[in-house]
Amino acid sequence: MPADPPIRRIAHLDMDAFFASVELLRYPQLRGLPIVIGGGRRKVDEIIREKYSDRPLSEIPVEAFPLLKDYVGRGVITTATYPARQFGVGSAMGMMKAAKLAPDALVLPVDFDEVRKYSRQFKSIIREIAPVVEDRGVDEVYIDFTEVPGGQREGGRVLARLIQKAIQQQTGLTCSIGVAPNKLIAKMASEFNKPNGISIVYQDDVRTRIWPLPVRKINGIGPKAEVKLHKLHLLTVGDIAAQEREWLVDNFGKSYGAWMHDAAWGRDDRPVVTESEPVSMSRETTFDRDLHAVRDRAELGAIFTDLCRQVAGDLQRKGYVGKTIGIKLRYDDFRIATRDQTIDHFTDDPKTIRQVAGQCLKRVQLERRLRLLGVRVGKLEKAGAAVETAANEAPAPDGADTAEARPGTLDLF
Ligand code: TTP
Ligand code: MG
Ligand code: MG
Repeated sequence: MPADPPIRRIAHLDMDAFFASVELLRYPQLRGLPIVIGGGRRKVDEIIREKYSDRPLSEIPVEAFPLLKDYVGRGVITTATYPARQFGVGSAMGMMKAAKLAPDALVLPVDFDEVRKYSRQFKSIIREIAPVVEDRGVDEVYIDFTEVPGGQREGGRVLARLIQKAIQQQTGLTCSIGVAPNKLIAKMASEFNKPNGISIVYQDDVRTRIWPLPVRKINGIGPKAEVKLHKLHLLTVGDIAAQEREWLVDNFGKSYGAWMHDAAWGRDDRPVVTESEPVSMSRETTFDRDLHAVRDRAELGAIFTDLCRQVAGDLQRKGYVGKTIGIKLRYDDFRIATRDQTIDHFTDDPKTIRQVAGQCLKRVQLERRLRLLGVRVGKLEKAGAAVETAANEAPAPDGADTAEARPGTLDLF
């Protein structure tokens, strides 16, 4: 008798209060306090750091950090720590409104470099344990547990615990994991025991654990669909499940109506899709001491050439060519500048990359000392498949500052 095929077990993992938790690694003295992340600029952070430059970041007194009530400016909150959420503040809320709810919460700006670093790190820790991982943005992934050793034990709890522990030990960050028969349910389940929780849902639990949830909890039912569902007096997932499929199709259209019916019954057979094609490849380095473009010209030049060689090597090894070449600098005051230029052909040649990157370097200010230098090649194609499309493709505007574009992540990335 052949053994039964393993039951499908799909996990959704989402980091807890991600941007805020990343800041807490740097400022552990703020643990347990209400903190909101927002305000965009790093100014606040820089002022504090300058004032207390005589000591490690972890010894800056709590009193030195700015309070939400003293915050001037508009802007919205990106995220809040769990203690701050008790006051009712959270993502996307205006800073002013939040200041009324939690005046004594601390405000810290986002450090995107740091966030990206930890994002890469937690994902690579997961991939070492369970290889089938789908990137769903800066702080979340789907993982196929089905064939992974331990992935079936206790419905996936054993493997989930292992992953949670590995991430915590290697980064100091916590996450929450939901394991279920499919992505749709796993995504909902990962929220059940936040923060630092694990939640196991089986197909038979849909009735008890999914049906009572408000319709918006289904990933794919947005604000517009919610309004329409409410008008039809459907408030919970169970309310949708109780409708005839045809009725949903009549009201929401053939494909959306049918999808909604399946979703409400917890049916979803989308696969976990591993790595999409890379959009860019880059190398960067932070110097041992800050360097000046003129006074340290030789040293800087050598590092620059080396970075170009490394990126070219990465491209060649992985079989990609690209046509947008860019640089990134970080000045000694932590400001960042990026420039890029799109050329008329695809390349993986270190000399070409060096030459174009050199042109980009001419377009930035070089009076201040530099902390970091990076080189990046974007608009990638597989080396064999890069057909010349220059003629019918509008080039990127010269001098345009670029943000890294990665599909499936927040706009900020
Ligand atoms: P989320 O995973 O939605 O939130 P979170 O990780 O902060 O908190 P939770 O424990 O509930 O998962 O988003 C991940 C990060 O993305 C978040 O830390 C900040 C950023 N983000 C924004 O920049 N804008 C937003 O509107 C949201 C929702 C998140
Ligand atoms: Mg999160
Ligand atoms: Mg998330």
